Amino acid sequence: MVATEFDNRMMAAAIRYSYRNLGQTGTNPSVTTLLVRNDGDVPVIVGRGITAIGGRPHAETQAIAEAGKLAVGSTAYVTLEPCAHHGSTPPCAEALVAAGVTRVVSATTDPDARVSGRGYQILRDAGIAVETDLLAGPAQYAMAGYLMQRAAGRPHVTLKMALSSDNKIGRAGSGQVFITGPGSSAIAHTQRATSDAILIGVGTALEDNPSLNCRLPGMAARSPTRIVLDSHLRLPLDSALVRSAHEIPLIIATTQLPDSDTYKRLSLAGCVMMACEEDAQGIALPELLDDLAGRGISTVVVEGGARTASSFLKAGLVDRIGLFEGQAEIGPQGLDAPLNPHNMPKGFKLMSTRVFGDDTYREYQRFGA
Ligand code: AOF
Ligand code: ZN
Repeated sequence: MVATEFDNRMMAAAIRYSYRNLGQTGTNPSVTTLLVRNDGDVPVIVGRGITAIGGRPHAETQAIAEAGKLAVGSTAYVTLEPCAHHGSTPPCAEALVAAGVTRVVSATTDPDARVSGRGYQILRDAGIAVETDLLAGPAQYAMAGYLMQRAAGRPHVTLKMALSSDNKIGRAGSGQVFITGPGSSAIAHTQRATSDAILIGVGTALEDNPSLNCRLPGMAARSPTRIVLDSHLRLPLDSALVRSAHEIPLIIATTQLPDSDTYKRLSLAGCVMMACEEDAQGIALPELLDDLAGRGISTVVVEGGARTASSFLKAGLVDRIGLFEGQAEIGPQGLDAPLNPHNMPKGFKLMSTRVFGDDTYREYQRFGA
């Protein structure tokens, strides 16, 4: 049996549900399992599971536990191939077999070398019908961090930028300039809530004194790790970032040695000090991303400023670009944006355009190497 329109709807729901724990599952992807069975002619979701915060238990075992005996004869919709390995938990593929699931519909294959096709094989060997690659694109979009970490050993990087109608990103010496409205801000905070980390250069920290937390109502706990590129340790102890370092992790990426007073003071204030290599641009970004991957960070949103954005672009380390464009005009004294919709770096393709109030949001993805 091939995938049906109903399968599509269930998988789309499963992918949407997986966003709930995105950014909360460490190096594990946030995966959904929905178990659906017919009650007479009516399909009913009898079990739902999503990879738990911290990464375990996996989605499948939670959905099976919720369904109990109703799992027998059900179809499992999984956003990732069920695992085949004995890791921290037994293989989910075997759990689906034992639960009596008769059909599995999956969105994307798990690139983990311990799984990669073996999960499907366990299911097929047990006589379960398996459909693969349903809505693979949206599922891969949602777990881009996990997939990048598996493919390249580094976090997935999104560059986020807000442009005025005259393609400026702010005004030097004026602190934060509000370019976009509340709708865009809610979307930007949702991006923060679903990312592992948010990164800025120290210039932006000095200029704007941002907190970089998630300010959506009731979602403060979803604030991502904050990272500041600060070669010379210029970030003040009384900045909003350092003052909140005990509550929300703050990593300071620096080329300074640990014996300086500033280094010690920042460390005592709760900052996680990260020793970085230096290259011609400043902090060596490929090595920095390697180290961040080693700390379990698989998605990073770069929020500015122009210099930091340009160095990530120059290093070929931007995978996705999110451009908010507001109606406000900043004028000729404004700081030029390093890119705009008419002048995008090579290799980026426009994937979606959305409108939030007076603002337009465009998202681009990088193709090729
Ligand atoms: C699933 N369902 O919900 C998730 C899976 O360290 P472990 O044992 O938790 O294994 C981590 C791997 O499990 C991870 O690399 C990926 O292959 C898979 N994630 N698999 O069946 C889930 N999150
Ligand atoms: Zn599993």
